[in-house]
Amino acid sequence: MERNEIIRLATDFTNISPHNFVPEAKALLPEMSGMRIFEPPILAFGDAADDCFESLKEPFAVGEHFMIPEQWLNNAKTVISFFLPFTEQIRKGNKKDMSWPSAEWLHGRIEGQEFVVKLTIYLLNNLVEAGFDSVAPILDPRFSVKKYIEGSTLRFASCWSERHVAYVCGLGTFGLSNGLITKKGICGRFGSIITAIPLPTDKRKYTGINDYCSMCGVCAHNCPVGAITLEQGKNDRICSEFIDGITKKCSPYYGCGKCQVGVPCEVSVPK
Ligand code: B12
Ligand code: SF4
Ligand code: SF4
Repeated sequence: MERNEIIRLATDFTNISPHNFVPEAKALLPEMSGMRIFEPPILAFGDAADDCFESLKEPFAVGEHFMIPEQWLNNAKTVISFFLPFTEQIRKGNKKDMSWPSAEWLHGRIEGQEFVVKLTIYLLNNLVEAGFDSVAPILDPRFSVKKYIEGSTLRFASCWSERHVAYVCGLGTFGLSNGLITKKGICGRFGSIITAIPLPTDKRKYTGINDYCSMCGVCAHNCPVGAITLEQGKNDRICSEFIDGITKKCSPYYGCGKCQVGVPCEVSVPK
């Protein structure tokens, strides 16, 4: 299987799968019925043996619980990372009231993540049927997210951080808001697969972890609870407590994402 075939499979699935549309039975508002969630994804292919994966075990990066590709799959050769940009309807919806997540955004968070899982399973099945061992960490029982206190800071870190993986594969760099900015912007969701298929890999077109961020501070201005500052970056405690409050009111839906809309990095790398 070639790179182009994998890109074509991901693009076609995103274009035609009914899972990429909000079903009538789940629509939070009548006009949300049939709403498309994602535009076609961009993909990057990373070398599973890239030393940069090992560097994510450093305490200041992700931490020693981060599992490198070889720990997930001992014959790992390639890491496929993808970014699914949200449609204009979802992005626009979340700009109407900058203090509360819109119904469109809530669908993007919940049915959007369900679609990320469907696309991951679809690609995984195609790779396995073509004869290549493959693992999707988010579907693996070993996947976990650690929540811990470091000094006075609340930190979260998963053993497979999709943004860090996307960074290593060449999809983009971190913003002041801590979101990952790709050439299709920051507003969307990530997924990935580790596979034994050897494929030509992408070169990172950056050297620093914040290269694509202009440090304009608009995300800080947008944040309804002041979780982002130019001086200190993003505070996960403030952000997660706000999202916990939304969960209490909207469960099973939740989300926020005001730092990802109405920003110069929304759909592209800011100039
Ligand atoms: C836990 C979690 C949260 C927590 C904590 C966030 C966090 N610290 O990562 C909370 C609840 C706060 C949260 C909030 C949100 N989340 Co969240 N979350 C996750 C989750 C499950 C794990 C994140 C993780 O492992 N982080 C690891 C820690 C270490 O990350 P970090 O501290 O930010 O990393 C810094 C250091 O590593 C530092 N660094 C220091 N040295 C070095 C060296 C190197 C080499 C590198 C690379 C970095 C580095 O740079 C990084 C940036 O400052 C991921 C899904 C996943 N499996 O990855 C989604 C994920 C990060 N969330 C996502 C989203 C969209 C959101 C929300 C918008 C909620 C919503 N959907 O409405 C908000 C946005 C918050 C924000 N401004 O980023 C997306 C990100 C999309 C994007 N464009 O970046 C993800 C990837 C989900 C997905 N599948 O797409 N989230
Ligand atoms: S809004 Fe500006 S400061 Fe914030 S992440 Fe985007 S480019 Fe960086
Ligand atoms: S998700 Fe919301 S609360 Fe969290 S940093 Fe972004 S704007 Fe602030």
